[in-house]
Amino acid sequence: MHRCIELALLGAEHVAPNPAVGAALVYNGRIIGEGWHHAFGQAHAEVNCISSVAEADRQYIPAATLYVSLEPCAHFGKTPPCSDLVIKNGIRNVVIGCRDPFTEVNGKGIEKLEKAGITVLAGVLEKECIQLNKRFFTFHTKHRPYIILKWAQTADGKIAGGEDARLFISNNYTNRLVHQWRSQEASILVGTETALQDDPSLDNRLWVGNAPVRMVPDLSLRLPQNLQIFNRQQQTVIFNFLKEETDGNLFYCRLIKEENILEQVMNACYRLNLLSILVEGGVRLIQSFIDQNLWDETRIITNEELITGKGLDAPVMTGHQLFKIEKISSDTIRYYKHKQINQQ
Ligand code: AOF
Ligand code: ZN
Repeated sequence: MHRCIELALLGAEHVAPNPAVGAALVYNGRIIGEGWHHAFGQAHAEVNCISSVAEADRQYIPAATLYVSLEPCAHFGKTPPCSDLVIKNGIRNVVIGCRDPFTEVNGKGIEKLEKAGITVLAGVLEKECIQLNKRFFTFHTKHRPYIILKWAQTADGKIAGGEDARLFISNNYTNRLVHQWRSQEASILVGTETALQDDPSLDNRLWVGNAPVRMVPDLSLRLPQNLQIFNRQQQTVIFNFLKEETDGNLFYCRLIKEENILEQVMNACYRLNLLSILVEGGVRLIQSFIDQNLWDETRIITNEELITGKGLDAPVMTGHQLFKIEKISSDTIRYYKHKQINQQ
């Protein structure tokens, strides 16, 4: 199963909104086949695993044990059901990392295998297999994206200088890392004030890979069109009260009421099939996510060498648990997960 996770990771950057999945076929203590889900819309891990078996080893497939990090699917999606493929190949033993929470599957794959007389052992390295697809699991079990809060602060805990002026806190290496983070998430959100004052482009020009969908609440549509977020270089969603309209890759998403804005934004992300969201500021927006207990991970970049003495205070966190620290020259990056949310 550890090997399956390694294999799954090879596809991780290309499969969203699908999960990353790895599979291995083991006969007599020897791996005779390996495969993973390479890219969205393409063959699933099990298909690639079985077709990787060498001609001379194909005779051993029925007697081999199939290891797969996620329950084999039971539905016709872009590809036919993997559980049927397993059955067709006469495999008698299947070891599964975790169940697939997607409603079309959710236990039905296991059921199909068992009905065909296959011995199924599920839940091997379950936590690790769920963690591997934390965005996919959060999306399908909570019907909202996986939420990552991110900000940079000075050594004395300020995120902006004196008169709220934009302050460049993190160093060039960390900035590049942040662009990698952006390429890993489906969407990126900033508040109206941040879009106006900082005029960020919210792209990943310092890193390869997919650009996130940019999202900005601009409730009464007062943001000027000359801002970077309107440059049409990336898909962009503007949450507002006035109109629902698509204009090229710019989508105006109408919210229905003034209460529970974040909840409405999360529901919209669910409808738009956005599995994750990186919230990059400002303080007020991030603080409202914290206050509503609506987050999964927080990444705080602290420039240990920069002290301003005055300015805007960083958000105040609650319910957090440190799980990783990284040091990049002047910057320390602390990664937190939400204590209660990640306990289940
Ligand atoms: C598997 N093995 O490697 C993956 C699975 O549209 P499709 O056909 O690609 O189906 C997507 C769904 O299939 C996805 O939501 C998830 O439930 C499952 N992914 N299943 O048996 C795999 N990637
Ligand atoms: Zn499948």
